[in-house]
Amino acid sequence: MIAAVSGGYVRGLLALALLDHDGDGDLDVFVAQGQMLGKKALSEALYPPQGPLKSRLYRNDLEVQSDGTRTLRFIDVTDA
Ligand SMILES: [Ca+2]
Repeated sequence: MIAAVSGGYVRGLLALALLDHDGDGDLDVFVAQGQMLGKKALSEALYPPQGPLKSRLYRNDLEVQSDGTRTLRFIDVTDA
């Protein structure tokens, strides 16, 4: 699974959790990413990462317009 998000791409997805880490009522996404699945080397990944694998936290910054239109956006807040 590959998901486009602000600040990068999720690669070689192992597991994820939906949680409200900042208590704003919107579900945020935690992606556990520690190693490649199986015995493949990281260099064999379909989309090789540019840095070391690590788990990431994406904050849901849902925008609701006055007309009710919603824009879903996730921001990488792992190192924030
Ligand atoms: Ca939240």
